[in-house]
Amino acid sequence: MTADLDVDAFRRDGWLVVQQALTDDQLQALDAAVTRLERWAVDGGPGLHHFEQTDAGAVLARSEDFVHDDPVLGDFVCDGLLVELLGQLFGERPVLFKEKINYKQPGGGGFAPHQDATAYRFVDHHISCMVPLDPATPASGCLYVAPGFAAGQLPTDERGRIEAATAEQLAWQPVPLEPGDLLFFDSYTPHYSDTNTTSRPRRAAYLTYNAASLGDHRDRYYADKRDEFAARGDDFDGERVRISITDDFLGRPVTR
Ligand SMILES: O=C(O)CCC(=O)C(=O)O
Repeated sequence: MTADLDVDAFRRDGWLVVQQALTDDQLQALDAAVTRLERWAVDGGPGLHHFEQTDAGAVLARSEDFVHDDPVLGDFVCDGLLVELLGQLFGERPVLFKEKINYKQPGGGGFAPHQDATAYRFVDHHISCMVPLDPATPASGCLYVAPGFAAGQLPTDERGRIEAATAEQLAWQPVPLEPGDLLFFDSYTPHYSDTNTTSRPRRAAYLTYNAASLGDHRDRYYADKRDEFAARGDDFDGERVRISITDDFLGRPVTR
């Protein structure tokens, strides 16, 4: 049976935590599927994979565009509980816009303050669900969120991050999560995260949807992203690895 979400709280704050929404069986299946993805990243399997440099060496930072290649992930992302819950938040059927796993390995980079909407082309409004597979704490690099989504697009700098003077004024709060919890957040919700300073990965899926009435843009999103990466290379200024269309990830490019 599916719980009723506190839709009013989501519309007021721009984010909503649902504690312990997943079963142990679901978590185990997701964990095994993400382990398969990690193998694909090194074996040349399906998906789009991005690596970053840490003091311990080059590590996998992100996998994306995998939902059609793994039935466990495909069912979890495109069917069942998540789709039902997102239907409550959108007030209509959701359609998948993009999917990614951020691995945030020990020493893995954080993300500067940004709004996802800045990087999400083709449709103006999205809702994402963060699905942690490891504890997300301030030390492991949990998200920090701030009110302000209702204002829409905040001023950005030339990198696509929230302008520093604006970011300093925001009332940031950490969102610690345990595996089994879900965090829903609007694409205009300001957020950032820090480096993982623990000795274990902080893996989390981020699954992003738009209202079905606004169309299905996923194929176009990934075609455009792959073209942009091919044209621009895989770093910003040789200093930060390019894993997103905007320059908000603080991880370092791999040194060969
Ligand atoms: O995984 C994180 O720590 C933050 C993720 C994020 O903000 C993003 O991928 O845009």
